[in-house]
Amino acid sequence: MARDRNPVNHVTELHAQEGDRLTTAQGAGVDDTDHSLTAGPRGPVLLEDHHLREKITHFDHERIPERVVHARGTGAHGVFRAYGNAASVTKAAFLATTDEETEVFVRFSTVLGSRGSADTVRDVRGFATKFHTREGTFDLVGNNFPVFFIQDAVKFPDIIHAGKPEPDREIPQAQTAHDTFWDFIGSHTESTHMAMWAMSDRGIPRSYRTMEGFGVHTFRMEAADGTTSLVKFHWKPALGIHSQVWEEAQITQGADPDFHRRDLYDAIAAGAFPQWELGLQIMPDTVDETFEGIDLLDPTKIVPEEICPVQAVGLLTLTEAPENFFAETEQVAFHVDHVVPGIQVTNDPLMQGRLFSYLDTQLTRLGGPNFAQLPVNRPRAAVNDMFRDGMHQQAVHSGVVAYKPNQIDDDLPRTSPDGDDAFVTIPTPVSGEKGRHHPVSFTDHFSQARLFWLSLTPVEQAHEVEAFTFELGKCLRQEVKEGVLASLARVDTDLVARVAAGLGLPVPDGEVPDGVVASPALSQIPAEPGRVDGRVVGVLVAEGGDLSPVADLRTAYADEHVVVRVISAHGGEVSGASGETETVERTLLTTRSVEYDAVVVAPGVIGSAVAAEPRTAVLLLEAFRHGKPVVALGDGVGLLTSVGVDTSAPDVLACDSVRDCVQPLRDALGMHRSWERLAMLAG
Ligand code: HDD
Repeated sequence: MARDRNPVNHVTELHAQEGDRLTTAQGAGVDDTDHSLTAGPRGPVLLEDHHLREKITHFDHERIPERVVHARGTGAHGVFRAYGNAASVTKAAFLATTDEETEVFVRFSTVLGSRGSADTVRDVRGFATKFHTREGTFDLVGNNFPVFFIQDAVKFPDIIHAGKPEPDREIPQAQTAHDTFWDFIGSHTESTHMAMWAMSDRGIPRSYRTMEGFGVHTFRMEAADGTTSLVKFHWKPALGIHSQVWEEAQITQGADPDFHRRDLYDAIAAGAFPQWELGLQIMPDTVDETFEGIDLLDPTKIVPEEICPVQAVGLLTLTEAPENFFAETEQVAFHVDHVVPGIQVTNDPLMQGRLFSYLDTQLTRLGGPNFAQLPVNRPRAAVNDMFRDGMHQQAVHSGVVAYKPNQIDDDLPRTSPDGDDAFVTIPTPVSGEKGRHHPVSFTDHFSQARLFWLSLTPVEQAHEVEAFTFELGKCLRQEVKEGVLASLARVDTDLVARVAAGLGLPVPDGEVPDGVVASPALSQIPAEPGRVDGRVVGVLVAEGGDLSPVADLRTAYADEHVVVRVISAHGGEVSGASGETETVERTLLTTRSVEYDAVVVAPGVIGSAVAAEPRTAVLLLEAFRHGKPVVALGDGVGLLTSVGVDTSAPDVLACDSVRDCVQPLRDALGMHRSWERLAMLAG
């Protein structure tokens, strides 16, 4: 007879903080946690003090190894709801049906820096999503770029060793601006396309909320009727794609190293829940696995949206910050091979290597094979895996049978050979000679790098040139710079000439690919103003000045959850001319322009202590230089002029009242930056 089974007791809750008294780990009450047990008031500490030894021992073992890559990150809980239109390509219920909401956990990260490194470094960003579906866990372990540096996973340790701090002195931290990284890029022409993305504004996002995400590899999807398609995943942010400018990113590293983390939590707290649409590029599943001449197994290639549009299939909304960073964000474990029926992997050699690496790395990082039992990782689908024991086993398995086939338990648990509710590998044919191959279709390393360059607007191209010049300018070895210039010469003659000029090096010759067509979808400058939810507007106010703009702006942008922050010369309260008061949230000492998407000068600041403080000029000039809307209300325009802000420049708004500036400011914020001003400043 089969017994009532609860083989993996995933529902047992571990109550970490029960009751209101302090106890030992064994639950005995503690009389005093501030003084060790000693022989006499000034005598030696006694070995007998169990509480002291247990407290320190546990503390000594609090850290786990940080992730070997993507160590610095932050996460949030949320929900995913499909639109239902993906049913034509996949039978995965969480994508195919509209009637269920799937719980998700998303972790964003940088790649190279250590756990304590700054958020706003120039780097790729991880965008990993765990979908707790009722058919099992699906992990979409992607990045904010749609391509990767290498085509074969065997080279992953090489690129990471080259990018991480150089091993002799362990510098520089969390950045690619050093010899070993660019030595790798110069000697691997396949990396050129990804390097173009990394040196673009995409490498320095304004917020995790304003990044796109990509599954990078091509996946194979299977519909309920058995038809298959080749598919690429995209995340499209509701707020559009918005980046910092380089000087701003550098200042932020010092002013607020937790900038992206704070931004995510603050937006959620303000009710501006971050959202992304999940999109699919759906391509026919052909024998050669190519589309319009693009090898879909090559992870250094995109499929331009103009030739295969992204179809929106669902909405992700992040609604809740984790309650405990370690338990959730640090212990979450993603794996590319966590797929559900309806979604399968392909022969992309980079993807195949990843299938090995993720489980392997968790064994070290999370200390054994039972990490799926940690609350953040626990599947919401019923688990009956017949795995037993191991380090950190939480489940109390019952019964005697942990093998198949068996007679004692009626041969339970059952397998599903017909695939009704099981993951069954699609029988794709494989042939060819065993060997270490270099596929011919993987050898074009420059046409898509050129495509990317040609798709940028002039101001974005100027940022790209500046980034290459900065990074190579930090390299010490001449041959490293020359190696990269040789690759850039095969991307675009203007690009290489401008970078070489900045480095003071000769321009190498190179053959540029012919007939490359731009993909306008790759530019991140919006055609028209987008949503401004959760944007941060700083308002400079002075003692005895007009404070009414603070409340007026809050009211005007309440529906968009725009955060209006009061900045003044001192902390505490500030009193206005009519006796009204506001709480000062930032002083000129504690703030920096990088905290704001726009800065407003209230009437009455000119001639005040705020105007006399030199940091006011720094704040306003930085906001101006970084292309942010700068607003002067009433006599505030005089302050702008006195600190040297060009009040005739684009998106410097002088208004008599808040009412006059609400819409122009919303429009300017919705464009992310004053692109016209940035172009003007770039000359
Ligand atoms: Fe990876 C972590 C994304 C290639 C090996 N990877 C990791 C994370 C993301 C990615 C977002 C962090 C997950 C988290 O937040 O916990 N990785 C990618 C993408 C790749 C990629 C988009 C290429 C398309 N990765 C890649 C290769 C290998 C790895 C080729 C190894 C062969 N990645 C790992 C890892 C990590 C990891 C060592 C470190 C921590 C972890 O897995 O859980 O296994």
